Amino acid sequence: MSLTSDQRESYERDGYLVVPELFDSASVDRWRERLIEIVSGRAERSERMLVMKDVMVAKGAVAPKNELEAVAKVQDYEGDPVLDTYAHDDRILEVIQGLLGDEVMSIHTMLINKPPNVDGRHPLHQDLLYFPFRPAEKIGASWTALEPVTRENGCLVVVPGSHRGKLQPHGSPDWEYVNVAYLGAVEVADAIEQRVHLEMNTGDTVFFHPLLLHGSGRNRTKAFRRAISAHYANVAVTWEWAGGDYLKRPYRIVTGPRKGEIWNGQINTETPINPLDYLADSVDEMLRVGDANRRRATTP
Ligand SMILES: O=C(O)CCC(=O)C(=O)O
Repeated sequence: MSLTSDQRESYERDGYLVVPELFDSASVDRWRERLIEIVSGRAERSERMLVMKDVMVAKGAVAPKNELEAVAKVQDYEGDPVLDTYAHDDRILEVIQGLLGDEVMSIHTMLINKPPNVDGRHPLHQDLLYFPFRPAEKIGASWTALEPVTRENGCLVVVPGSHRGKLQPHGSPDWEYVNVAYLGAVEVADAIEQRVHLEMNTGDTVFFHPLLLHGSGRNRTKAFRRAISAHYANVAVTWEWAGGDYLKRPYRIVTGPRKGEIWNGQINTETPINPLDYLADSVDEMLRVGDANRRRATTP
C-alpha cells in the first residue's frame, strides 16, 4: 500500500497513522497461534528471543491458569519463521518505506501480551529511549492488533503531536506493579490530558514515531489483549550512543538492494548520547530489580 499525501501529512502532524484492516484475520491468526505455541513450549524459541513474565506473576501476586496468562511480552522474535513474516510483510514495509525512505532495516521486534487479571499498564513513554540510532525521524514502529483492542482491554494511548518534542527523562512509575523496563516519561501531567485512545479492530495497524508519547491501559476484561510489533530504521541512521558496545547485535536490512544483509553501521560519537542521562531513577536500583525479574521471567 503506498501512502497518500493525506496519510503522510497526518503522520507528520500527529506522529502516528492508523491503517485500518491492513491484515485480514487469517494472517493475524497465525501470529497469535505462534505466540501460544512459543509460550507453551510447543515451538522452539529463536536465538535471541526473550519471553518475559508479567511482574504480578513473577512476584506471586496472581496465579495464572496457564502459561499464556503468565506472559507480558515476547521480545526479539527475529529468526522465528512464522513471526518474521510479520516484520518482513510487504504491507508493513511499503508503509514504512513511505515514512522512512526506501532502504530500511529491522531494529526491534516484539509481541505484547496483556493477559486478564494482571495490571499490565504501559506508562506514557517514548521508544527513542531504547534506540542507539539518530536521527529520530528515520525510525518508526508498526503495531498490529491481534484482536479487537478497546479502552476496556487496554488499547494503545497516544499524545498527538508529542513527537515534535525532545526525548524526555524517564523513570519507573509509582505503581504497585510495574513490568521491568516499562519506563514512563516523568513530566506528563499536561500531555496526559491530550491523550487519545486508539481503539482498533483485529488486523488494524498503527505506525508511529519514536518520540511519540504512547502507552496503554489496564486490561479490565477476562480475555487477552495481544499485539505484534516491529521497529525499523532507514539504513542512513548513525549509531550515536556513548560506550563501546557498538553493534552488539545484527540489524538486518529488509528492503532495497541490500535486503538480507546485516547493517554495517555508521558510528558517530562526536557528541555521544548516554541513554542513562534520560533515566530519572537510580540506575543501580533499576538494574537490580530488572535482573531479579529477568531471572524469574526466563525460568520456566
Ligand atoms: O502494546 C502495548 O500495550 C504498549 C506497547 C509499548 O508501547 C511498548 O512496548 O513500548
